[in-house]
Formats: sequence, structure tokens, C-alpha cells
Amino acid sequence: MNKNYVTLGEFIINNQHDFKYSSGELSRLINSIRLAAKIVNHEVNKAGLVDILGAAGDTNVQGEDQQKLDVYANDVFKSALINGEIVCGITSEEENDYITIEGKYNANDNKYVVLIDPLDGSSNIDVNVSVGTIFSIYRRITPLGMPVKKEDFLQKGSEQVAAGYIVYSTSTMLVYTTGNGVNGFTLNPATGSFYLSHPNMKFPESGNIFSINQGNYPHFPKGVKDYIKYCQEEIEDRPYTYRYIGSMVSDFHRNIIKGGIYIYPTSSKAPNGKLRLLYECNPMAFLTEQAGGKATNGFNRILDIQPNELHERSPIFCGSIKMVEKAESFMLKYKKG
Ligand code: P6P
Repeated sequence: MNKNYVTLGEFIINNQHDFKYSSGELSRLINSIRLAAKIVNHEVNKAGLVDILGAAGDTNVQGEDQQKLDVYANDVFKSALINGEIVCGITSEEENDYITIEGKYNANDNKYVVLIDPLDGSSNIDVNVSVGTIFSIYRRITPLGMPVKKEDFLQKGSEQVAAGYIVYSTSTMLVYTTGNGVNGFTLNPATGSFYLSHPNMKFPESGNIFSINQGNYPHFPKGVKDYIKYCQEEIEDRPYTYRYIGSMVSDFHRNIIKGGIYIYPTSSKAPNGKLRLLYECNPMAFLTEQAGGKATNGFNRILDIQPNELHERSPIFCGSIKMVEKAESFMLKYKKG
């Protein structure tokens, strides 16, 4: 059968053996996410047409203005995961604390927790630029039958059992890993099915695209400034191309296909960086490594970081391994202690 006609559902069934836990559970987890992605996609695609644009008049735990689609996407993914009867708890960028699932079936007997950024890059919504959803899945570490606890969510990224993103762009794609490589599925709006369009996605070992918000240049660490200057020199294969969409999922997706590096470093304005470790850096780092790339905080592997808080932030350098290593070499020059 032509690989392009393998649906996401068929792919999951064909690859059940890859998921080292109970077979049916992965299907139900990914199916819940797939359903939510289609519903959110429908709203994102018509955001300009209905009064769903603009801020919801509230701010999230990050203190960021919540766009109406942020709130909508959060509700859709929460409902799909809860009604899928497969998770025992959820952490979301849009929720102050983690969510336990009370009074719904015997949720405490479920084995999985999901952490999610329901709509990453949402500031792009009103200007019709691509946005995304990022998800991260762990097995709980507290006893079955009991309510989920914070430590179930504060696991190192290396403990993830699955992770992925949806990018809502010129086409809508779902890209995920269960630890056996990365596969990309494109939504056919005519049929409502996701089809395997990008099997076994791999970061090119090197590339010539760098993604970083250069508007923050004055506030960057010296090593980052030096790396940016390195990218801009007219030597060898440089200057590199500069691309920054303002949505990590979109920059990441371009980089995994073409080769490149995405950096959100610390700065004097953001001493721990901006991106959240649990539901942005960890899932994207898992995908990066599964696609043959590298993901660090400029010095250490993202997936080895022990989280202490649900919404803690981390700097991130991720993408083509040779580009990340070059950026790290500049960071190391100025490492204190
Ligand atoms: P800045 C979106 O808010 C996000 O979390 C990433 O998707 C994106 O790359 C970054 O922040 C943009 O942040 O500070 O450059 O506007």
C-alpha cells in the first residue's frame, strides 16, 4: 500500500508492538489527541471569521494575556483526554495547577498523565500566522487507585513515553514519537483523516537556518551573541539564513525538515529563559533526540533536568546536532564556575 495512504489509526495499530506498554492504551491516548486536534484545527482555520479573536480578557499563570483560542484549545484537549478515559491527570500551560479527574469513571486507575501547551505561539493568532499544540505523556509513578500527585508530573523528560505536536499551518500536521523514531501525519480536510506523509523524520546533521528572537540581542549572554555573530559571518557555508516565526512548533517543524537550530536562551529579561520545561522543552527535546538531533539548555541535556515546579522555565538550544554543538562551544567559553 502506498505509504501516503496509511492513516494515523492504521499506523498506530501496525506499530502497537513499538509501544512497550499495554497496546490498546497508546491508541486511545493518541486518538484523544487526534480528535482534539481536528476540533481545534477547525476553529483555528476560521478564527478570522468569528468573534473568537482577541484576548479572552484573562491572563494565565504565566501572566500572559489569554487569547480566546488559548482557552478554547485548552478546554477541547482537556475534554478529549478526560472523555477518552485514559488519563489520571493533566497539566496545562493554561491551568495554574495540575488537574485530577474526580467523579469520572475510575480515573485514578489510569496509568498516564498528559502535559500540554494547548496553543503555542498564540500571539500569532490575530495575524494569521501558524500556531501549534505540544503534548508530553508519562506513566504515573504514584500507586494506581490513588489520586494523581504533583510528582507524577515532575518526572525528568527522559521518562516520557510519548510526545508530539500539532502544527496548524498551510496544512495541519500531527508529529509524534513513542521512542521509536518520529513520524508526521498530514490532515486531509476532505476526509478528516491524518495520513502518514513524513515517515521517520530526521534532523539533518547540520543546517544553515538559525531561529532566535534577535530583538533580545542586547540582553543575551555573551556566548549567544558570539554564536549569532558566527552565523552571520561570510565564511565557509555562512552566513546562515535567519528565520523566526514566533511559534516554536513552526520553527521546529521547518528545522526538522530543512536542518537548523532553534534557541530560546536566558537573558537579562528572562533569567531562566521563556519556554516551559514540562510541556514545551521536554516534549520538543524528546522529539529532537528521536529525530537524531540534540537538545540542551546550552550546557546540559534537557531530558536530564529534574523539574521542581509545574511551570518552571528552561533555556533551550535544539535542532541539528552539529549546529547545537557549535552553539554550545560558544556558551562553554563563558561558563562560570
Ligand atoms: P518571543 C510562544 O509564546 C513561545 O512560547 C514560542 O512558541 C515562541 O518561539 C516564543 O515563545 C516567542 O517568544 O519572546 O520571541 O516573542
